[in-house]
Amino acid sequence: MSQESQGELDVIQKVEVPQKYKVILLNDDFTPMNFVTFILQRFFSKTVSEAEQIMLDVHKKGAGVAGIYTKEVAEMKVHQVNDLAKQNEYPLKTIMEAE
Ligand code: TYC
Repeated sequence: MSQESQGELDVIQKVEVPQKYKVILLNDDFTPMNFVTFILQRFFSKTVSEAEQIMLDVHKKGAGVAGIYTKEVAEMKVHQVNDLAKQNEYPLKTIMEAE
């Protein structure tokens, strides 16, 4: 005899996969290249060569993905990067975008 026919409620378990967000670096004409590679190493755990590659890609194409995170982590990274750029008086900006 099934559990249903015994009058029990069926429980449908839904596994919610959290939405991920891309943290995107935007190019500008003034932020020094070494500051951008530092940011990629410091906040996005990139190696020196990965950081240089991403920085050059952003420099050439205008934008690029620094990392992919849950909403709260992505928000924190955007804040940290934009704050540090501001403190250093560089126009560097990061934005986030749902994956
Ligand atoms: N375009 C900048 C320069 O020539 C370097 C740069 C790269 C700036 C990536 C921002 O997200 C950026 N100094």
